[in-house]
Amino acid sequence: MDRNILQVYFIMGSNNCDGNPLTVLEQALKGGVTLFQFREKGQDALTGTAKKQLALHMKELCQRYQVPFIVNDDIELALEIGVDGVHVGQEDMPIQQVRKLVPDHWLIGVSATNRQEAVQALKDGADYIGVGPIYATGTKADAKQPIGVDGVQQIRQQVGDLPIVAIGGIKQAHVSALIEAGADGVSIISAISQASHPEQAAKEFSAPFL
Ligand code: TZP
Ligand code: MG
Repeated sequence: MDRNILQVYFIMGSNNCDGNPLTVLEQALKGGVTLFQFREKGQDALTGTAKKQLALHMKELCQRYQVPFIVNDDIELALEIGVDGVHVGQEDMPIQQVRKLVPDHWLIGVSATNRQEAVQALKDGADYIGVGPIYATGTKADAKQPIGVDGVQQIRQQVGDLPIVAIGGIKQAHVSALIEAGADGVSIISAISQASHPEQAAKEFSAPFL
């Protein structure tokens, strides 16, 4: 894969913002996010047809801005609507099983919270790993203990050149240190989705990569 698409990896579901999620997503796309993940889970998350409709609208928006569209966890939905990839956590469908179900060209991302999970994801053929949480986060209720910038550096040493994106509590000011520690990019939910100006927030995340 082109590791540059991980640089500013925006993740969002309808419950991560106050206003219209499509408006927030479009602003983020205008601000230059490089990859988007539809993650519709947690309290008040949409299900069924409403979830599918939102996913379809978000996919259309991403296509308009030529940004790849990834679905979190819901392989069935991903196959139904056709996407660019899927992201699975440690408690979701194992990657070998996902690989059998989805088209060859789809990206498969896996979450890793420690070195062991990262090395396993590498062996299992993940295209990239999402590593974290780096810092404390209020966005994911069951998030593990933060691993910090050092955690990224340690995982980088174990996985060769496997693309890594850092996640969890990341603000604009953290980006340079995370790149220096070996991350290819940063995954962000609230620092963009809850920003008063998501477009500006996304631009600020892009700046260190320009
Ligand atoms: N996985 C680990 S931390 C996290 C996920 C999905 C939440 C990241 O959200 P935020 O708001 O950027 O801390
Ligand atoms: Mg999951």
